[in-house]
Parts: sequence; structure tokens; C-alpha cells
Amino acid sequence: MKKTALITGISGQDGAYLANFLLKKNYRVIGTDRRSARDDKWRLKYFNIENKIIFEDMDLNEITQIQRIFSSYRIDEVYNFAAQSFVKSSFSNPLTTADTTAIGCLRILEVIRNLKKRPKFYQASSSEMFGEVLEIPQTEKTAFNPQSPYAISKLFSHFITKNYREAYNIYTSSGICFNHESPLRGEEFVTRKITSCLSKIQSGEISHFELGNINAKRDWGFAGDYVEGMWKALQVKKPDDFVFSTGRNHSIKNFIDEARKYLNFETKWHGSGLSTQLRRKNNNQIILKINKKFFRPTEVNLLIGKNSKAKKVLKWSPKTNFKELVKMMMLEDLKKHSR
Ligand code: G4F
Repeated sequence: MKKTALITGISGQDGAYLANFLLKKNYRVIGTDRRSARDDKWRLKYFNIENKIIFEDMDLNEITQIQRIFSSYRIDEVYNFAAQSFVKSSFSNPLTTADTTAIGCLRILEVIRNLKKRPKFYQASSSEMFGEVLEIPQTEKTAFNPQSPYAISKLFSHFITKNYREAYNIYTSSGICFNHESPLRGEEFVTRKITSCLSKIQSGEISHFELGNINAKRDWGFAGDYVEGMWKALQVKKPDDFVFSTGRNHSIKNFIDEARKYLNFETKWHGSGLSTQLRRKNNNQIILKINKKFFRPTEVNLLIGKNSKAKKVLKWSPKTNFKELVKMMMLEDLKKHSR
């Protein structure tokens, strides 16, 4: 019989990659989000799967909506991606962030706890929970030191997921995902902002763009690889927490250096600190400046994950390396913005 998976936050990057992956495995996929988030199904259209998904409205702030979905379908696996997932916005909207990202997860778990037949539950935990890191590299055992309302909310969901596993014997697993990117990443996140803006500069749509702290380091992987790990986390006998990462990190400046190789004009760096600029080599025109407004009140400076547990237990490892990821994102954006 076909398995049924429920993906919350279906409109996001991970929702699209996982839905595509599960449909290929012959799952019935129910996708939920807030009605307002679904105006444009561009990510699902990218895979041509927008007509293969059963869409339902489900606001994680409304427990009655969650109850209605779980009583309407016999669900085997739940993947909880729904969240206010932009770290910077969590400083301006801490209450909404906590309500959706932290308590939203608990609302689902409470509904599951009261079901006779309980589905398996996957929680999208985040490497942001490590914050100002207390150990390098970070593993499932590294102590957390979160630096934003987003990370603190994710930490709540992470621990409540573990608590429901231990207290009620519900099959719940968490994937502590390090940054994972793709051509379907939102342009508010730094990698896609870079590939999209550089492509728009090449096509003449914009003259320059601005970034915040380009010295922060992230462990960037490909979202398409990571969703396979998430699925594997629900296929093993014992539910648990797993780090999904590449084990390598790069600064945002490194990402720009790799991305600018694909431009049809040459660029060079000028200045340092807040005066850092990237300019065109031929005419000195500034194409990238630093603007303090993109800095965060508290920053996460370095993330790098150790994925040996996922490798051993789930037989998962990332297939796409940093250079391949940047190339994939740049080529897609250059194509999108070519004249
Ligand atoms: O791309 P970012 O916004 O991702 P961030 O904050 O690491 O969070 C992402 O990854 C997490 C997993 O670790 C997820 F849980 C989370 O939901 C999200 O997907 O920023 C990356 C870095 C930061 O250090 C930021 O300060 O880039 C720096 N940055 C510099 N200039 C910028 C910018 N970030 C953004 N978004 N925009 C800038 O202009």
C-alpha cells in the first residue's frame, strides 16, 4: 500500500525537494502551509509536481487545523519544515517566530500523542542552535549556545521532539541540518542573494548590491542531498538525532569568490572591514558594498558539522561539494537573468 507523508511548509525549498523525492518513491504527499505562503507554487512547478500533491491549509498556530488534517488522513510520516526560518527576521518578530517555530512543533506533537495510530515524526532542527559554538566541529553531543530568537525556538522544538520520544514512546527524529542551499533557496538567504544579484548585475538589471558580515563561515550543502537524509532518519529502527552536514566550511567571501568565476567580466576586491568593496576590473565600478543594516544584533560566526553518525547509522553522505553547489546556483541564476 502507498505510504502517506505529510510535509508542513511545503512551499519552501526543503518542502519542494522532499516532495519530489517522496513522489519518486511512490508516496502520497500531503503538503500544508498557511494559505498566504502558497500564492505562487514556483518551487513545486520547478519539478512539475504541483498537481501531484494534496494541498491543505494548516496554520501551526491553530491546533484545530492540525487536528482536522490528522483526523482526515491516515498519515505514516510527518516532516515538520514549517517555521519562520529567516534568522534576521526573528529579531524583529520574536513572538511570531516562537509561536510558529517552537510552539507549532509542540502543537503537532500533542495532536500525534492523542492519536491511536501515531505517525513517525521528523523535526527540522537547525545548526543555528549551536550558535556561538562551544566545540569544533559540532556533533549531536555538542552543547548548544543559540544566538537568536529563531535558534532558541528551534532548540525548544528539538528538545520537545526528544522529550515526546522518551516520555511517550513516539517515533520522533530530529535532523540537525547545517545550511543547505539550491537554486530554490529564497533570495533573502545569503547564498541565493549573491548568485541572484551577481546574475542581475551581469544582465544589467541592477548595478550593485549590499551585504552584511561576509567573514562568517557556514557549512553549506545541497538541499537535494539533505532531504534524502531526512527520509532515511525515519526509516531506521530507532528514532534519534542526526547531524546533516558536509564537514567543510567556507566564509561568505569565499562563496562570492567561487561565484564570481562564472561572470563574463572580471572583478577585484578593494578595501577592508566595512569599506570592503567588489569592483569591476575594467572600469572600477562598485558592484558590492558592505552595509551595517545587514549585520545581526548577535552573529553566529562559524559552523561546521561532523556527520559521522548519519554516515554510520543512516548510510547517508552528501554527494554535492561546495564548488559544485556554487556552480549549480550560479548557472541557474545566470540562465534566468540572461537576455
Ligand atoms: O543565509 P543566511 O541568512 O543563513 P543562516 O542565518 O545561517 O540560517 C540559515 O541556515 C540555518 C541552518 O544553520 C537555518 F536553520 C536557517 O533557517 C537558515 O536557513 O546567513 C548566513 C550568514 C550569516 O552569518 C549572515 O550574517 O550570512 C551572513 N550575511 C551577510 N550578509 C547575510 C547577509 N545573510 C543574509 N541573509 N543577507 C545578507 O545580506
